[in-house]
Amino acid sequence: MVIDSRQVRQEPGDRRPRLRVRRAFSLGVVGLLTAAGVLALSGPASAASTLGGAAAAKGRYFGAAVAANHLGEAPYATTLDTEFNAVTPENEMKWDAVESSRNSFNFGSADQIVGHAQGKGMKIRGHTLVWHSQLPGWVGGLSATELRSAMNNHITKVMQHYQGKIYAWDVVNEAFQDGNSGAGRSSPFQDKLGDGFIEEAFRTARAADPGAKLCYNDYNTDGQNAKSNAVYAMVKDFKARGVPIDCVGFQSHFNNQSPVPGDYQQNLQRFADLGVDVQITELDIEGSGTAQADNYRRVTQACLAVSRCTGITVWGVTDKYSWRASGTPLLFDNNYAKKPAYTAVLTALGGTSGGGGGGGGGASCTASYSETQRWGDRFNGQVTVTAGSSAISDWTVTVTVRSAQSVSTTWNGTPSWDSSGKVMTMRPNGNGNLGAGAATSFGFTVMANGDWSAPAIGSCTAS
Ligand code: G2I
Repeated sequence: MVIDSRQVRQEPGDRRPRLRVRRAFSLGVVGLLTAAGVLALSGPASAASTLGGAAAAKGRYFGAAVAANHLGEAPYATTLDTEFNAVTPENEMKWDAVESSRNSFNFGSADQIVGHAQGKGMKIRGHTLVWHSQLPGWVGGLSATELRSAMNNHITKVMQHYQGKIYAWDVVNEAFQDGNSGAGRSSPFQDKLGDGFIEEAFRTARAADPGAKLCYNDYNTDGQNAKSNAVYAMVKDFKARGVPIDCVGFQSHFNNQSPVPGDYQQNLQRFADLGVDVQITELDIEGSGTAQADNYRRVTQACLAVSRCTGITVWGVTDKYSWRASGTPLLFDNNYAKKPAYTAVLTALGGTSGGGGGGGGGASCTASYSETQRWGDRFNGQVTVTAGSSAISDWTVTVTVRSAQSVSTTWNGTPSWDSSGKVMTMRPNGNGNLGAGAATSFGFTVMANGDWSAPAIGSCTAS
């Protein structure tokens, strides 16, 4: 549902706000609210009965890794569509899947997942662009110069294919060694291009799709240790030097040998304090019953306690298709029945199972803002509207720009304006149907006229 700004522009005759500078009006409170640049405002609270709905009510997503070849299995698709509001293709976007021979791209299976997710208003995490594994043999055979060009071409072509559709990309995956070295893991990229390949990959990624969040993703970085310290130092350095990075993914594959670390929440927080979002990207916890449920609860609570933890993805829908099925590490069993871990997560998210079918929750939605692109004189804003615990059929969000600013263009919504020309009320294009926890986005260009403040996003109302 996210439409590229270049595709849908208003006609020149459309109503546009005037450039007149008006007396500032009641921007104080809303201005403060937008100081952080991103905000989520909730409509009426109601207990959600699905993972995605409950997470949405907390301003977050709850996703699952998905395999294209299971989408035809009815209970798989139904469980995914009912419970989750984000997806990560489990293997379909990896290098060997999309570019098995040089500069010849095949997006068939990945497109299938993206199409499914878009049809349901789900967020999509792109996984992954540069990784030592699932890498076709030809990549390892290239000279340094050729490898650099092939890496940048891969990032650019894949990201441009999905431009405007991906919430966050795992740009570089698992680039650090386990253990105490803090060094880069051996790979064609590391061995031929040196540490700088990570920076180059992120810079190329930003240019390819400026609207996508760019993440570094890894495992065994879930608590503070030598490996997570090395990632931390890299992120700190990137932020200091202006290398584009927006988020860090913590895979969070846990079992008895690799339990949820005692300092899990603190570790998420220290990364968030560097000025990046954090996401739990591949969560699974081997075990069963209460012990497994307790661990899932802890992880969920940790994310909720860190304001920049924007969402949780479990690494599969059902134990049946888990990459480590024998460890039964997921929330739904082989028969798609909800496990105690499911209830623990839902409850930790503030949701309730049972009783909630039709009557309980009223229509509600949240709106969150992010700046997606900036030029010398203007910037693009995007507002994501997420339905609460019930499906909604209509929504409204107000966007208030500063007195010096004006909105020159909008897309993917139907705007109307107050007399000041500074308050835009956005409604859906066509019908406003969104399933529980599902999301859509609209966008607009703001002429800054010297004021680069984020607009104030009013509360989302739904019916
Ligand atoms: O290993 C767990 C995850 C660790 N972090 C990165 C993730 O991308 C990774 O996912 C797993 C997938 O869940 C597996 O499904 O990555 C594995 C490969 O490293 C995936 O396994 C592969 C098998 O090794 C292949 O034999 C198989 O053809 O899945 C392929 C597709 O089913």
